[in-house]
Amino acid sequence: MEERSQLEKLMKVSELKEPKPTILKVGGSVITDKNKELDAKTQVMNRLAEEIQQAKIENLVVVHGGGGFGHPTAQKYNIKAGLKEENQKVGFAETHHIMTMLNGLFMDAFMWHKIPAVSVTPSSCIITENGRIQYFEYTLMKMLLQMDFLPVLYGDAVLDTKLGFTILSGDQLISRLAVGLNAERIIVGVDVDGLYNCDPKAEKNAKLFAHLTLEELKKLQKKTVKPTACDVTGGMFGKIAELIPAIEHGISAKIVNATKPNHIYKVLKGEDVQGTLIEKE
Ligand code: IP8
Repeated sequence: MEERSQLEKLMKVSELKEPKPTILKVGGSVITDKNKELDAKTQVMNRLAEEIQQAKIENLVVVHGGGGFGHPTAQKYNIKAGLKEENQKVGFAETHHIMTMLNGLFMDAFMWHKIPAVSVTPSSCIITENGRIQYFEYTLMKMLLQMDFLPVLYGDAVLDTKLGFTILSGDQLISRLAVGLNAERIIVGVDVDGLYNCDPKAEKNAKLFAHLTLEELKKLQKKTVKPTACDVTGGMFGKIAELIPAIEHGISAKIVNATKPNHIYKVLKGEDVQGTLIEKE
């Protein structure tokens, strides 16, 4: 703690400038085909980079998920459960490497659009304890934001003080970042129109929630089914659970369909767009 404040003083970054940051998560199902391995949707990445560039939002942090890149490898080597056998180490390295590949493709799109995006590798600045973030060095993030860079992070394979290693979801990351950076809002871009009362891909009459309070979200969490597709961090169920600490902190979260053109642009600009807004009250 003492060390951190000294570092922040040294870097003169203890206070973030206004406006407060926006944390944007782009789901792995948006930028990859989740049912195939290593199938990146580079056109979607380009469109999203364009929407982000057009929106010209100050103080933005982007986090992306693993989709058909991180999840199949993490599952193959059972990385989330931690280190049990030596041969998993190569699986840990592979999962992390595959995520850097996916991140590199998304970074390409940002570079094409002349966005000063800088990749921040979670496994190099975060350590978890039993899967929960225990150590997170924010100084670098704050400094990047103060210098008008766009930090880009992702779900990653990380070291864990109890498990040896594990998988850190982008959803835990956004919630923790939002609280740690005192964010204004969280935006979660997924491949459906928001949160439904049941699975919209399986049920034709699924009802979309336009607004949810924290209490309603907690009730819904009990009813939300765990995912069947390859998702080691729990899909929509995991997302809801992870958002709760940030919402409790008074940070709003809007879940929108990022596969639909202009939805991310509009939500970044504060324009009305279909989705689910979750607020403390
Ligand atoms: O897709 C998980 O991130 P998520 C990343 O946000 C890995 O849950 C490495 C599977």
